[in-house]
Amino acid sequence: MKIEQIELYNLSIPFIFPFKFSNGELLQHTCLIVAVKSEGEKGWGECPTFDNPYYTYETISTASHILKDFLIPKVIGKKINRPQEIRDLLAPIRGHNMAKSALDCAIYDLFAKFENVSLRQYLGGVKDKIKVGVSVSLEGDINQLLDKVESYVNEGYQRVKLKISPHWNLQPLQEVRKKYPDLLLMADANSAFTLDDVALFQAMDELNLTMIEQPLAYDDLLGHSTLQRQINTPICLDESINSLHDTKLAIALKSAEVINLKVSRVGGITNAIEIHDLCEKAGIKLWCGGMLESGIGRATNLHLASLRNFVYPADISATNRYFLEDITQPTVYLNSEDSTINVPTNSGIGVEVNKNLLLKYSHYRQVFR
Ligand code: OSB
Ligand code: MG
Repeated sequence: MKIEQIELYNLSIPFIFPFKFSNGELLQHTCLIVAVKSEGEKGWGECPTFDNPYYTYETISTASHILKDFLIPKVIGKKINRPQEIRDLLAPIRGHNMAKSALDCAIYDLFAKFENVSLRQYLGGVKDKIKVGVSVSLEGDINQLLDKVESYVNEGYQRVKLKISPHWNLQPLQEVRKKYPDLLLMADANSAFTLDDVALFQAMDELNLTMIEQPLAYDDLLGHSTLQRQINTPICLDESINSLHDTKLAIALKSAEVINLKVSRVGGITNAIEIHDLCEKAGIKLWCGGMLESGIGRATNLHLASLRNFVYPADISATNRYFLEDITQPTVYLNSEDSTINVPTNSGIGVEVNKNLLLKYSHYRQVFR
């Protein structure tokens, strides 16, 4: 197929409530959306980065620049036979995984559409619904937190992840655990702690947490290895895993027992599958992370999460947990009886992009031919 045209959109969609984590506060979902056109079909991909470089070094501005000036020119007009070729075409550009991922995911969507199968079928995913949980942002107040967790549990979410920070850590976890002795409960520090905090993580060993996500600095695989040897709760890496190479290092160093795999963070589906397969061989369990994506990125995540070695509940929640209105249809619902979300069954990512809503939330659109 030939990559005939690429559309690039810059969006922000308001969140229902502010999402606070140790890297800052988000009031709206900012992202870039890419649409790749070939033979009358369109494939969609999302770059879910933020306005600031606090979670990853990429921002909306850097990702727009890299897409416009380097990535899109590398692929526009090119003929490709397999979606894996995109990763190789983009390889001369170092880093910028989130920008690359948008193009890569759009190409995979297109190939699945050409074969008239869902992306899950195209990738060989084995699940038709995905166990999911909710990621609860930092709260100022324990009662507010307990009310929030109660509303999610009442909606049917069976796994809860609490964001933690140097100002909000052991006590909130203890209170939620006291109220819900059997809930799948975990913590995500977004790199906010150091090895001086070992005692705090040892105290968390009492709380039967499923895992602790990214307690230490984003680039500190050695520190995570040191910490894992001193605590029983499995460590999960998020920010530290940006490539197959990082994954090999984490395995060799025993820095984690679990990895939160985000397709955007590792630069697309080809890389995500390589990491998935390596982790399966090495006995590292995965789950699918989220970046509060729009319906486009969330649909991609649902298909990816259907692969065999995604074993813990995903950070994918229903549309109404994020937005009043999303840019795709149908709306994503939670199956409240088993805390799952169905993987779309239509071809490709299996959701329709509502053109009016896409334009309503776009500040900017550019077409490349
Ligand atoms: O650390 O997993 C994270 C959201 C934005 C940036 C980083 C993270 C998160 C989440 C939310 O935890 C997951 C979601 O519901 O999409
Ligand atoms: Mg995380």
